[in-house]
Amino acid sequence: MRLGLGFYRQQLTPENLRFARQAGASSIVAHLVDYAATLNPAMRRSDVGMGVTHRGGRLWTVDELAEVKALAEDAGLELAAVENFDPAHWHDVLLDGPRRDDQIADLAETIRRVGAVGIPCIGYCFTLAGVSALKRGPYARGEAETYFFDADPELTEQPIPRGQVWNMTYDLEAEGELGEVTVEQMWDRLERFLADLVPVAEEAGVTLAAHPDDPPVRRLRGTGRLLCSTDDLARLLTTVDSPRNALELCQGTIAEMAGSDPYEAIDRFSAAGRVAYVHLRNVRGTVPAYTERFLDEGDVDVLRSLRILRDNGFDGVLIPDHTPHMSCAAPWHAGMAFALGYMTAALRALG
Ligand SMILES: [Mn+2]
Repeated sequence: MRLGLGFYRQQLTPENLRFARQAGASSIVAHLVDYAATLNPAMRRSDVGMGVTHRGGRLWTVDELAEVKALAEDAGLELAAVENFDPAHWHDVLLDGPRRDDQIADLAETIRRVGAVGIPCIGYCFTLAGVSALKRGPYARGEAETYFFDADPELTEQPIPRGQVWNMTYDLEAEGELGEVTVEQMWDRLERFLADLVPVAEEAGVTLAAHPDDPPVRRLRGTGRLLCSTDDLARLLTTVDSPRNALELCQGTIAEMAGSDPYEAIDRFSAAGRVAYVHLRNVRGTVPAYTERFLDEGDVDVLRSLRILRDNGFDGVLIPDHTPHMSCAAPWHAGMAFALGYMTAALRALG
């Protein structure tokens, strides 16, 4: 098993990559979606979600992908995966909109380019509401700022504006609301997505890695959610039975699922060889109320889950997921350094 660190696009700087090496990582996962970096503060609006994407009509180029890979390699790091398709590139795949077939062709081209550059994996979340309805407060150890979920109807019932998927805006001009989308409609869309793209991924040598819905609630902001239980994850894997159809196994999200057994889930999916890479995070509680915690203070015994991965021969990358911020001049970096230090020691302890 190898340690990695996930970076948002605006964090991909030589200094941050050196930080990753210093903290014990040998790999990185790069988000190529701009998120809040693209959001002009002067026009910050509550209804744009995490940010605005301006990548409509411009796929990631081979040069751009190669540049990110070279940046990582110059710092002595492997680029293990890119995470998340840009909402501008696949909104109508998620919405079953008029440009669905064109955007499937664009995703196929993106997968081929990622493969051509030698990046082995793309992580994605097949969701309309994305990560939303979370709140932030001082609820991890020592009053560390962290995300929590309490199923507040003001957030969970907030309609999704048109022009937005995955909690990001791709069309600022769109008016009105998305309305209701059922779980069955979403499964149909996901099944067609996998049927169309897993063969492309196989040919390109790229693994498609699905992240569970976070928070794992069946309906959020009027839209059905697919991957809210370990059975849902198993269903995704059997939909197209290929090693290129795999999981971005988020231990945190699995622990948030009511009634889930995270150890059984990690065992089942890693024994089947269907874990592309792992998001390591701890939580206390499950839906409808949980808080994200430091790796050593949540409900999951992280050493036990790592032992299961090791015993099943998992040799992929582990990255810390989001982590509580620590009180200092660099709250994100300190949280990540703590997580990577903990993971380094845990892997050493496993022997
Ligand atoms: Mn995650």
